[in-house]
Amino acid sequence: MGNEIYKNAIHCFVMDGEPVSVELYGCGHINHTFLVTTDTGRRYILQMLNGGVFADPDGLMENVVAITRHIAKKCADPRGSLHLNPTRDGRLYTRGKKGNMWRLYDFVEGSICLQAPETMEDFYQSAIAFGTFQQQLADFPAGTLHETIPNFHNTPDRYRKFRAALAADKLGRAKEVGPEVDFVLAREEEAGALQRMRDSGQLPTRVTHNDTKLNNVMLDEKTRKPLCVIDLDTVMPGLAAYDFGDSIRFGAATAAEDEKDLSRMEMSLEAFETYTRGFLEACPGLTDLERQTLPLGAKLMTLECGVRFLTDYLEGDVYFSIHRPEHNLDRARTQFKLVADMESKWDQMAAIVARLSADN
Ligand code: ADP
Ligand code: GN1
Ligand code: MG
Repeated sequence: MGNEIYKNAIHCFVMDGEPVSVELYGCGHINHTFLVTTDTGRRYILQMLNGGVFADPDGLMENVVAITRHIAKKCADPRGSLHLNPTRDGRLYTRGKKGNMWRLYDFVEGSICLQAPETMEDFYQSAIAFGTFQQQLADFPAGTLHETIPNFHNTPDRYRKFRAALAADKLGRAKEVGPEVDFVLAREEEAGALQRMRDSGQLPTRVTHNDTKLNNVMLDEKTRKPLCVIDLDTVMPGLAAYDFGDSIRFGAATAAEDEKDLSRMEMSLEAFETYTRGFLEACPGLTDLERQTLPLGAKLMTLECGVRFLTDYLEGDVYFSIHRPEHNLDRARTQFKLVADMESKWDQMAAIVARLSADN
């Protein structure tokens, strides 16, 4: 991608000063993110939304505006909620020549964004951040939200897409991934467990973030306490177990999501316990069944993510950004290793949740 693609977009926005530098920024897999600095020293985050992923940018931006306003009312610190800057003609985003959608956020100053927790306390604080986020949205009218990616955490639907990609085998890659395919298919029945409980109404639908990676939360650089939750494109009705589970998948892993040496990849029980403690403290209103499903959330979000990476590998890497040829396959493998490790630690995970639930 040429780094010049932002050139037309950037002049559409009202900014404090003139831009003096624009750099590609962050480690997200979906959007193109740029850090913009102006001659007054102000910093902004300019983002090109991935049009292949988000089919309804108007609906998505309506969600973002409503959510950020709702949260801003509950925060004393103005950095507690993302702030969008309008275009010169008063719109929330602009459409580039190629149809791409661009938006401009204030840069959250005085913050840090981690790719892995540096201490257990960091991870605990991220649990407080995501738990508080869910709590702040408990009185948000969920029915007004647009479903920005239909069936996002519908794991059986992810399996259907995986099976279709496997059958099509567009690039002839299926022959390389036999063990991974077997791993996925052996868990198909269990993979639908959360969706079945959601469909039957046993679990309450809440407003959830749905992409609770550690690098979607900003901590205060001095206090290392939560400042704000970012990447709001997938905020939709969902289950508490999705948000809990996706955080464990990413932040309780002992290696990076794309680690090639699988022997380094495990789920840390210490990190699992730390996150559980923070999440239960920040979300005191979870039902007993919601609490009991937290380990399942961790396992199924990890399995689902692995299925998504493997599907994308089979389809020719059309969804997630990749930086090397087998990137998606490496990512899928780490997720399956994590799932296997969770299976070996299942009783301990359940015991931790039960013990901490009794304390809360
Ligand atoms: P993606 O959907 O591609 O993950 P994100 O919105 O998460 O996009 O942005 C990618 C990265 O850019 C984040 O992980 C974070 O490091 C940084 N970032 C995004 N928004 C802001 C912001 N408002 N202030 C500071 N950093 C930000
Ligand atoms: C994507 O956008 P980002 O990088 O925060 C993806 C998540 C995956 C994650 C895997 C909209 O998150 O669902 O869990 O990659 N986001 C979308 O790292 O698909
Ligand atoms: Mg992100």
